[in-house]
Amino acid sequence: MNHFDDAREFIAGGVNSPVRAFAGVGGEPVFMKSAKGAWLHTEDGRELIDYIGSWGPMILGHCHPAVIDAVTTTAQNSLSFGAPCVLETRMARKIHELMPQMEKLRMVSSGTEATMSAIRLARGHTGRDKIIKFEGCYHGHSDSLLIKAGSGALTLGVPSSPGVPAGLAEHTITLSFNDTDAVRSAFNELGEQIACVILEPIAGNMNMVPGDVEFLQMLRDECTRTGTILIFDEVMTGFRVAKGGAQAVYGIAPDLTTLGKIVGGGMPAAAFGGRAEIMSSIAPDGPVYQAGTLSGNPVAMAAGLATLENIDVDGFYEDLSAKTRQLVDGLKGAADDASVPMAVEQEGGMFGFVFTDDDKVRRFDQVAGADIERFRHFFHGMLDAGVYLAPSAFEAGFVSAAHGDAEIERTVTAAREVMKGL
Ligand code: HOZ
Repeated sequence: MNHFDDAREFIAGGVNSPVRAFAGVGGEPVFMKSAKGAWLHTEDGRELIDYIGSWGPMILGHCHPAVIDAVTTTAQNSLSFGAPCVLETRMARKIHELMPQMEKLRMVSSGTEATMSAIRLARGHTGRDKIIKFEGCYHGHSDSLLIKAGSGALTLGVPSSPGVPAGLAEHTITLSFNDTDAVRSAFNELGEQIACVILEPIAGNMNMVPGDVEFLQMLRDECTRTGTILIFDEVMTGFRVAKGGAQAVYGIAPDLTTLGKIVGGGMPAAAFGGRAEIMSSIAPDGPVYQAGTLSGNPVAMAAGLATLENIDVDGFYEDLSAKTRQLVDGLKGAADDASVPMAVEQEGGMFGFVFTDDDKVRRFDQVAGADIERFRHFFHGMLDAGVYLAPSAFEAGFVSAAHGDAEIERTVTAAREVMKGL
């Protein structure tokens, strides 16, 4: 049986999220059956070392006993109340503890919902319409944000999607990532018409591209000067690059933060929050409407809380960072020995690699101009060798606490062989 043909009969494109279709690398997607620790088990009987981790959430590895226990215990009580439960408060308190800037927050069900709601809140709170985002940053697929976006949109070559009304798109100003001059000009021209600036402080949807600290500090200063709300989209980097997210790495506090992925521990949960004064504009305290039937779902809260409790232990991020560094150094060494030009990045448990002559990648055009064909060959070579990387040159990679020396050494050995043929 061909699972992809079967899926395409009833599912649009055969997948429920475009990048999974392998359009960025060619060939057919692999169908997963189960997963444990750092390993995926496929429907066709293969075992693969997983460097996607469900696109970030599985920081403890798949089926971590504490998470499975929390989910199964909670599910015995209820799958959903649609009414408040104390797990939601415990979750909010834990997030605040790990990210003190999130004085108040709201739980939602996906990263898209979190960023969409944060944008509405910023507009409603400031009474301004315009927003600034950056080329190659991806903030989910709501209308205002699907303009020159990254991730699957970039993979498929449709970074600005049809279906976004021009009247709405004209309020979204898209600038080059890490381009301080472009931001200064936009603020000089539009100043107090700008409701918010949203960005991934470490972009993870155009491969991995860290923001320069000077760039982020300039955004902070300009936003403070003009009363603009600074939103850090930490759906990917939250609890991934450090316990306190990218805002802790840089020591720069945004006004609002969006979270997803790890905060749900593999279940659909996300959050947005920040300064209490801004959050007081959300209904029922204030006039900006936002709601959700499954928001704060108890099973999702249980999975997320168990995950956050297990990352909040001494040495967790030191270990995660060291093993991710080991992987990245191994990949870079393999590329160097094969004379394949490649730039690498790593922060905490997140990594990226780009086939480029540039030593460092800091701008979207460097990723867009990289050797995508070489990435495709590398991806398939690694897959054949039992290593599952993101099927797109525009995505980042993730290491979990369950990855050990054995997995990393096996990955680097595979990379050495594959690089020889690139
Ligand atoms: N946009 C997600 C990664 N940046 C991919 C989501 C998915 O395919 O699950």
